[in-house]
Amino acid sequence: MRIDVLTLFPEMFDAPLSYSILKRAQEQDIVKIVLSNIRDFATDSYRKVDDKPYGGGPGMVMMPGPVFDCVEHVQAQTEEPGHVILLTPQGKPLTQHKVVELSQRPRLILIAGRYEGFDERIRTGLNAEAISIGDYVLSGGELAAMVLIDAVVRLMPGALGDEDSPADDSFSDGLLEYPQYTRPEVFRDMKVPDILLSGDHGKIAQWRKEQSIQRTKQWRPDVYETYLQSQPAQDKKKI
Ligand code: 6GU
Repeated sequence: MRIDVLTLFPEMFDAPLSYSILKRAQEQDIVKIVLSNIRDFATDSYRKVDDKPYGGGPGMVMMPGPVFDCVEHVQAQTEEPGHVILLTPQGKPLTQHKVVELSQRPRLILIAGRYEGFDERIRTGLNAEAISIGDYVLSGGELAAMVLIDAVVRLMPGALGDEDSPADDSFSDGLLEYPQYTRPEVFRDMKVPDILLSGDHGKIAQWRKEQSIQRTKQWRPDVYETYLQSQPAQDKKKI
């Protein structure tokens, strides 16, 4: 996969892309991440990329010109057209379902904005999908783009070590993950549940499923409702 990131602050991406899974995935050519500075596509001598909103109001708005030129510049670099994503708090929420869908595309182009927002013609004219990472406001789309990249790249074949499987992730079966324990067996008077020491793999699997269901019900009633809807009628009575 190729991921282009269009931003006013390409240096913000250096550290997150230089460690662990994202670093390894790039070294192994599982993903190629290309950073472009939108300001390089400004056309005036001040390198201006934002302007006052028509109709008045606070803050500045990202101008369409430099963003269009930057997208067209990177689109021309490969035959494969990229799926354009606009990171904005007004976008559709990023879910694990959406992450799986994006991980199957050959090329993504992420636009991270600053200021109060984007000229609407950036979204409509570039046929961009607007995505948000949650119901809170960040000072720019860069951190959101990094979150999206991390979530997508770890699903690409070969990105995780053999023993780590995305199938065990929270949300992948519609439930939060069960509690995990490692050594020591007793830590500051807190004991590992006996069942995990029993060696009975059937019982352990059943206990983990129950724990997943319980904590989803308690901590994420919204996720639990969706899980229930997805279950066949005869299973719902057991829960
Ligand atoms: Cl994608 N951008 C910004 N600026 N804030 C956000 C966001 C994105 N997602 C949640 N908050």
